[in-house]
Amino acid sequence: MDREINGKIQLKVPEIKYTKLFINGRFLDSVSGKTFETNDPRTGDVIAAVAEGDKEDVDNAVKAAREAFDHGKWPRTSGHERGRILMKLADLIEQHAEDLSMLDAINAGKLLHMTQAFDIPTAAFMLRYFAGWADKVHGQTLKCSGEFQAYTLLEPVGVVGLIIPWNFPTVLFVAKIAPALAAGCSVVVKPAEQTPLSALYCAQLAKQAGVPDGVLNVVTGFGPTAGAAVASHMDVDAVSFTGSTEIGKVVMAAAASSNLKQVSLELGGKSPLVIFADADLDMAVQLAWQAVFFNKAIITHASVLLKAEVFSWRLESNGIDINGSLPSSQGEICLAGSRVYVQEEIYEEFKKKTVEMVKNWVLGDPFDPQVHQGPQVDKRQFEKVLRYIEAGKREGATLINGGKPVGEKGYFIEPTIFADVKEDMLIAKDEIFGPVMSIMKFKTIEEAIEKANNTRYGLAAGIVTKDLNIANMVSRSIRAGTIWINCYMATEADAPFGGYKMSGFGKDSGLQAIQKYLNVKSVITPLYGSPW
Ligand code: TXE
Repeated sequence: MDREINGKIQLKVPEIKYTKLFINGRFLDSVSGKTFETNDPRTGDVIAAVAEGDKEDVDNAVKAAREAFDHGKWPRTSGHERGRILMKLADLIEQHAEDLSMLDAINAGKLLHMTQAFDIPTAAFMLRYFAGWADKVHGQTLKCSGEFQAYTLLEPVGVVGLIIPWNFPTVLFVAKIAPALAAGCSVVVKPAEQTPLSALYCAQLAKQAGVPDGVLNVVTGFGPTAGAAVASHMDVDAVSFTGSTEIGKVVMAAAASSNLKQVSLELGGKSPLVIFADADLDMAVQLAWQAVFFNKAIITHASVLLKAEVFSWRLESNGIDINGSLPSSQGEICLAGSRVYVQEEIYEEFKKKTVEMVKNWVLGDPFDPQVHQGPQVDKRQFEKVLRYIEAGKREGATLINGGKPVGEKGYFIEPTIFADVKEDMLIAKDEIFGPVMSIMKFKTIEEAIEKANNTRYGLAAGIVTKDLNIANMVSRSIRAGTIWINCYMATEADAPFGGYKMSGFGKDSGLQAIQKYLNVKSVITPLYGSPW
């Protein structure tokens, strides 16, 4: 299927080749033979029917993963060899970047130039980062007192269940599998039911790269069936989940009531962006926008990744400056800085400039390079966001932009800005996961800290100020896993990423990500022969 947009580029939506469960290196129908439809959020149309895995399929996948872990070569081979294979997978992902970026755009409603510029290069980058750790994890020699010496071994945890959401299908698939595979584990991945396609595509690339059969398995299906079967499986040693706080609790309870498997959770957020009166106002307005819509900084970062020039020709030929401001998500990001606190001296001016900025915002087909914002991922998310917008209006926040759905087809929502939001309003408390910004006022540093911390979440926070003392004080006082000072959404593979409080625990980037898939074993031996 070829498409032309504005007469500029020919887009080839890839043939959907992989729709079955990937177990033990083979694509299989589900045991029940059932399938489910996956949709295009631009229109709601069906893209493909995908195998609907359930408990029996998860059992089969875990069996394959167990066999590969207990008797296969993956955990026994050198870290160097595992790293080499993961590097090869990164190369293959880059070689198939065209298809993968299309799949994520068509399946999740993400902007195509965003999946090209950020998602796929980031996935390859993350793989290479963790491939680099594979032969560098090692234990310690311990001093021990008296007659004994000891050392620690770091050993792969075993079979790991990975349950992922839909907002970054390829990035999250890779970010979950890469540290687990680098550590020597075998994995069973349950992708989100909304976005199963790129995970299946990557699974066959992993096989081509040399990941042995059984080490990487993908069971597509729904949360309460396939997802729950992973979380409660007696033979899964650890589970790493990204998704809602509500389901994070369910996963943790399932882990506790089954085999006490190790758990790590990357959950929702309601992150504050605190803008002090001394800030460069234009920069602060840009950052606030970026904090909800996730554009410039991360693209600047992604453009560094684009050294491989996978897509730079295409972006440039469409007049897109890869170092400039590219809009991206529909607010569907756990890190969104959706609570914007502005010091009272600049509050009115900030509101005015923010509304001005949104005037040129274009909603539409995410395949069109001139579009800034695509549809929400599905009807459920679309309706959820609209419910929150209604709650904001009902509770008395001032709507200063947007607030309505757009068009008859698909799940489009205007970029929505509320001002004069109060701490106890739903839009200030709950994760909306949509294009909605809530602006609030504060007077003093102490008040800013208190308000920023007035949330059950703790994923991230941003601070905009020129004053080093304020930056230092506030960054140490906010309880969140990532603090950005004069930037937002700048993610790095080596910066640990994960939450405080009800945003979860365990890190998904950096050395800490690989450590969570390693058990520490102490080995103790007499120094001068056995005393017994
Ligand atoms: O998430 P779910 P949904 C937040 C965001 C969003 C809300 C709901 O606020 O609006 O969650 O999104 C699987 N046992 N985030 O419904 O349900 C499910 O199949 C085991 C934040 O998509 O948490 C999918 O694979 N697994 C987030 C994954 O869990 C279960 C990203 C996430 O689904 C399960 C996405 C069960 N009982 C949404 N039920 C972030 N942290 O980035 C569902 N799942």
